[in-house]
Amino acid sequence: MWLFCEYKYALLIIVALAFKQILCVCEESHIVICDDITDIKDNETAPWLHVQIGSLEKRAEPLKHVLKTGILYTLSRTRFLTIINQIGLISRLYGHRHLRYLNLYGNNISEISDYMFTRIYLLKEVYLKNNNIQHLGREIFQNRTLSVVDLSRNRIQTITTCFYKSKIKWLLLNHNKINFIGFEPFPPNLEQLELNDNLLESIEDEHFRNLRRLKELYLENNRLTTVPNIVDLKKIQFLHFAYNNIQEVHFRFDQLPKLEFLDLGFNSIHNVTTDVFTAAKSAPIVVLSFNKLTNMVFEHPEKKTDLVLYGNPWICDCWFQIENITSKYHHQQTCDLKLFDKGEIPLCIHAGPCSGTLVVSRSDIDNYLDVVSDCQNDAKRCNFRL
Ligand SMILES: *[C@@H]1O[C@H](CO)[C@@H](O)[C@H](O)[C@H]1NC(C)=O
Ligand SMILES: *[C@@H]1O[C@H](CO)[C@@H](O)[C@H](O)[C@H]1NC(C)=O
Ligand SMILES: *[C@@H]1O[C@H](CO)[C@@H](O)[C@H](O)[C@H]1NC(C)=O
Ligand SMILES: *[C@@H]1O[C@H](CO)[C@@H](O)[C@H](O)[C@H]1NC(C)=O
Ligand SMILES: CC(=O)N[C@H]1CO[C@H](CO)[C@@H](O)[C@@H]1O
Repeated sequence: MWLFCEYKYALLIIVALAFKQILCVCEESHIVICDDITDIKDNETAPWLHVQIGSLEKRAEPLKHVLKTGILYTLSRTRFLTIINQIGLISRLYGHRHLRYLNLYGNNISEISDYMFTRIYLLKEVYLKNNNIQHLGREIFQNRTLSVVDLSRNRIQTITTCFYKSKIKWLLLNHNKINFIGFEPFPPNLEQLELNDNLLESIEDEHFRNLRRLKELYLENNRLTTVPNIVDLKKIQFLHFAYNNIQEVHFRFDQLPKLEFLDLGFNSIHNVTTDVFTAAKSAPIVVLSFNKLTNMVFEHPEKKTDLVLYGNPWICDCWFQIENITSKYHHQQTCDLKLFDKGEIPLCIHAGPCSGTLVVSRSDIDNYLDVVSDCQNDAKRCNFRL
């Protein structure tokens, strides 16, 4: 075992001398690093506030240590505990009075049992990213203080009762295999919910109904075919639905009074009326890039919208009409205009006049999208991902 005290705030200490706060600053700034979880044995560890066990470089062989209450008792005053590449199992954890931050990144935990973290009373943040978790027990985070939980990059398939009675504000579930969500499974205090890179095909009305404080929702790269009914998310500001298989947009986003940003890029939307995006007061930025739009309906062109339209197989004649409207009523993002101006990208498909029922052949659209997809790197220069 080796350990050291890292004086990050050496300068601060000198400054703080004048104010007689030297001890406090020093304690807050040291970190103890141990090679292996078996190094944590005796009670000399009491003053350790910030402890890291293991590292990304070296994995315990086998990866089977158990995180037990005994270890937490030994680290009785620790507030920040990080354990990497060490444990395969967590046994029931009881009564730690100081721990606020627990990071178990990159271990081999496969199960979190019922009420697992409910007795670590002051716990604020739990990171379980990059484990092997398949099973989440009931009410595992039940506690009034916990606010951040990261369960990304595991093997979770269903979300039902695991978050009941928790008050989590920021929940990350990216890169799992989630394909089923139960009835109101997420805590009502949530402000940010991340479900990118999962296998969700649909979101029913009751799934998100209680999330009245949610400000940001990530559902990128799932298998959604429609925009879910999210009318209850009255505080929502940022919606991320890119990289799904959404074909039509019927949900009225103008029901969401705080919406600032809506990303529907990289879907299969082929027809949309801008009326669903217009809001009475401010206009959200709506990204519709890289869909299959050939035309777009402005039923009320005078109502505000702020659109990103680049990368769609517009029919040329329709596009000229759209351009007329977007420039007259300032509907288009300035960044989007720059992309259209580049000149290297096929702007539209020649398919006769824009009237009546428009038929562009599938192969023309696919062809267009092939050419345009090579330009995707350019699109990143205008970074709309907030
Ligand atoms: C633990 O602390 C107690 C008193 O606080 C002391 O008597 C005992 O020797 C310590 N044990 C070890 C292994 O350091
Ligand atoms: C992780 O645990 C699984 C069983 O849950 C086991 O099959 C696998 O070998 C373990 N991985 C490592 C690197 O120890
Ligand atoms: C597009 O949608 C509008 C209304 O949303 C509808 O009137 C129109 O017929 C649709 N066009 C096509 C080509 O599906
Ligand atoms: C665009 O608007 C101009 C005048 O504002 C008009 O002359 C022109 O015909 C319009 N083009 C299309 C395609 O509607
Ligand atoms: C189930 C459980 O143990 N919940 C605990 C959460 O934390 C509070 C203190 O903040 C405890 O009183 C609860 O018992």
